Amino acid sequence: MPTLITVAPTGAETTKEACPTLPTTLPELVETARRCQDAGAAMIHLHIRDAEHRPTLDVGRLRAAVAAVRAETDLVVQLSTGGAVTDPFEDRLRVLDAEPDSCSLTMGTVNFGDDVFANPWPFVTRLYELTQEREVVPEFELFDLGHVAALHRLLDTYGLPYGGRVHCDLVMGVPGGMPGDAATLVAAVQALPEAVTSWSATGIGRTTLPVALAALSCGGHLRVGMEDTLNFARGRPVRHNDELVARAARLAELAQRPPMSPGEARDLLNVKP
Ligand code: KMH
Ligand code: ZN
Repeated sequence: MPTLITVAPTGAETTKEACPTLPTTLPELVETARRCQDAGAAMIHLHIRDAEHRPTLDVGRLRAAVAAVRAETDLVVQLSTGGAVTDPFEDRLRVLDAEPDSCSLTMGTVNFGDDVFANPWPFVTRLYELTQEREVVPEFELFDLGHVAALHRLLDTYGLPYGGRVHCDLVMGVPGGMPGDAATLVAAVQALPEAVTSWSATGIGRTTLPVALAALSCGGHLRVGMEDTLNFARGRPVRHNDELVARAARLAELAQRPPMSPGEARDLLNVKP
């Protein structure tokens, strides 16, 4: 099985001031998308920024970002519905108006450093119904084992996603969520619903490499990017997202599970043609 590499280049937490190499403008995002595709990525998980580099869920800007990435690459375009911890639920639901191929869908509330990333059950179910109505493939974000239990409940109650595939991403190493280590990854994978057809894992900060290596050996896919880690190694900042993608691609090659193409990713996730 080839490896789906997703790049999450920006996130909502790091400021441009703190990290000038973070892609925040549309030209920077498109350049990043192109280089990351060349390095082995097949999907992009997008957060966007406003003219002052602040996180925004403005639908016009989201639409423009989706169109620009589609015009310049073949990447599967996934928009974040998580946004920033301060974003209202209504704005997060409106992300689907930008008509992405895929969207993130976090399966429960989690402490997020000093903040709370709120995902109450009525919001989760409303967003899920909206993905089904709008024919957008969700990626279920699992920050904790309780989120795996919530995924069982969601699929049992509301049925399969649009496209019939169930893809999730284990987000590990967030202060407040599950730790980023091999034992926890195995426990989470063993607890996944049978309906899950593919899963990836991402390790935040210094858990990036242990989580990627564990995921590859357990048959999982990879998500990497500056949303999740700003250091390539101790004391060595990431210069460009494509370095993280290229390293993930090398690991995947070593595991004899080379990176899949965007076309193969479309087939895997069964996104809308
Ligand atoms: N920025 C975090 C609060 C997602 O993209 O769906 C949420 C997040 C998850 O990044
Ligand atoms: Zn995100």
